[in-house]
Amino acid sequence: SKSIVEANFVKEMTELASIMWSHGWDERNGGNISYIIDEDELRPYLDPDHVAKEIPFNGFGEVPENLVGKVFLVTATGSFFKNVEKRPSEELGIVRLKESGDSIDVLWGFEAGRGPTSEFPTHLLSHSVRLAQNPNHKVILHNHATNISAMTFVHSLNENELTRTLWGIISECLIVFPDGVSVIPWMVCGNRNIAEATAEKMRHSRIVLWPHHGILASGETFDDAYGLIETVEKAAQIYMLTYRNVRAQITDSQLKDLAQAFNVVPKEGILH
Ligand code: 2HA
Ligand code: ZN
Repeated sequence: SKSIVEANFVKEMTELASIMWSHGWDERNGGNISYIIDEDELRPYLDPDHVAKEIPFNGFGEVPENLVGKVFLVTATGSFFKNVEKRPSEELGIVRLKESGDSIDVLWGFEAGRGPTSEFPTHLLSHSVRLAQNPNHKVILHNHATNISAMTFVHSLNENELTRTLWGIISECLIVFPDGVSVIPWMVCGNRNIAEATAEKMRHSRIVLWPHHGILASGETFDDAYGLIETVEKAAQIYMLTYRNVRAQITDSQLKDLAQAFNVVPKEGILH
């Protein structure tokens, strides 16, 4: 079989970690990525039934039913994104979920002995929600994008107001995320409460903002999830450059024209 580091999904995750680090969005061990691997995608590289090791896992007890048996590529806990490209087999791992969230089967990677990211249980609840809505869903991505995080200190945290501001900055925003940006309150990260609050938001939007921390996005591909964050972050950067003396924004009626031209349905309750 071919080397797993040659697999597209490994190459793409590795490249994405480097790109996000180079943007300054993943300082130290900030950020995490997980990807659902189809068995057909995996088989040319690995025997999906060969378990390299079983490790303890704090998966909040039971694993969501639609994820049992699923295989994931996921960044390691404590992984510095600047290092993923240098040592993918330490900073990444491939795991298969069992019914119980107490242990997890490692099929490849995690060679330094670390398991999946501390946010993996949070990723899993969001994967479960997105997958139930879209069988092609595959990626959850979290990072500490700078300007959208900055914006949470100077802008209202009302998600409709925040979405409206972003839509009003770049024409692409409404087209790329007509479902808007959801916002949860500030919460302690890495536990079940934030996981459930995030997943609940993922029912209605593919982007969830964690105020004073970072952002999560979901997608069918790495580019899809990354593109959401990149677009939000660009608009947030323009916001941070201009909000002290802003004199213009895209109007409600212009946004309605845009939605019609690009055949997207804006989230309810934002445009009047
Ligand atoms: O993985 O970003 O939210 C480190 C983090 C926790
Ligand atoms: Zn984080």
